[in-house]
Amino acid sequence: MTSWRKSVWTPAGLVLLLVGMCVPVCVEVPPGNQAVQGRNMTLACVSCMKREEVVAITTVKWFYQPDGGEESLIYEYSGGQTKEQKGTMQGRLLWNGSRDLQDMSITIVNVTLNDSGLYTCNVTRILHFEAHNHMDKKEVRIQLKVTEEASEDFTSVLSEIMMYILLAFLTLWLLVEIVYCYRKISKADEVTQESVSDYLAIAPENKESCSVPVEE
Ligand SMILES: *[C@@H]1O[C@H](CO)[C@@H](O)[C@H](O)[C@H]1NC(C)=O
Ligand SMILES: *[C@@H]1O[C@H](CO)[C@@H](O)[C@H](O)[C@H]1NC(C)=O
Ligand SMILES: *[C@@H]1O[C@H](CO)[C@@H](O)[C@H](O)[C@H]1NC(C)=O
Ligand SMILES: *[C@@H]1O[C@H](CO)[C@@H](O)[C@H](O)[C@H]1NC(C)=O
Ligand SMILES: CC(=O)N[C@H]1CO[C@H](CO)[C@@H](O)[C@@H]1O
Repeated sequence: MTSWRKSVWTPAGLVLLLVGMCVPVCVEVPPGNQAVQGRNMTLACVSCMKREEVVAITTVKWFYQPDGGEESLIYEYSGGQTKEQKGTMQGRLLWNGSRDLQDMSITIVNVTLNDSGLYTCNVTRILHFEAHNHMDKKEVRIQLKVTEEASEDFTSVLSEIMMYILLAFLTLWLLVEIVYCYRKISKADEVTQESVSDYLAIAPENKESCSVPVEE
């Protein structure tokens, strides 16, 4: 019972945690890796800066490797300039990063089935401290899967979450009901015992008068 209840409560706790994460701070969430053909897909690449007061120079390189193909540079951000590279992606990539360069995402416009593959976001950050420079590197890999239609994945995940929430509530309700019933039963037991002892406490002559009159 306890282990079963634990397995029900853990996803519920996870949901609460996810809801709690919806605060406007820099959070390095795992990027989405499912795209639908004909839509726009944002490839998320977030690298939170630890010290905002430090001057930083950020260089971002996005690479793309088609399934079974060669890796190539598709997009670059350096020195405040964005540079789209030649290739199949040309004209379909938009910078979707933030001004403070904690978010260095790009968006693929009008995704095609051919856009599946491995995307790599390579961030190099040089932090200027008073006495020295510090180089910070980060790599985010996204194995993108493009589908023809919006998959059921999101809704199924959502319904799974709803199921867990429902289960949690049902468990709670069941517990409340059990406690309530238990109390009611024990109270009823008390009442029965009381009436039994009341009955026994009645004097013998009264008891006789209660009995079915004997026919003469
Ligand atoms: C994709 O982005 C382009 C450029 O911002 C925009 O014109 C287009 O409407 C977007 N398409 C969808 C499906 O959101
Ligand atoms: C998206 O791409 C398809 C095929 O490449 C093309 O037929 C369609 O016109 C494009 N849509 C937009 C909004 O660019
Ligand atoms: C996808 O790639 C195949 C083979 O490389 C090509 O024949 C086809 O036209 C491409 N489709 C799109 C929508 O770019
Ligand atoms: C990204 O940078 C790291 C460290 O500099 C390097 O090892 C890696 O090969 C780079 N990735 C790509 C795809 O170039
Ligand atoms: C700067 C920029 O283009 N931001 C956009 C990034 O993409 C989201 C949606 O994925 C838009 O809401 C932002 O405006």
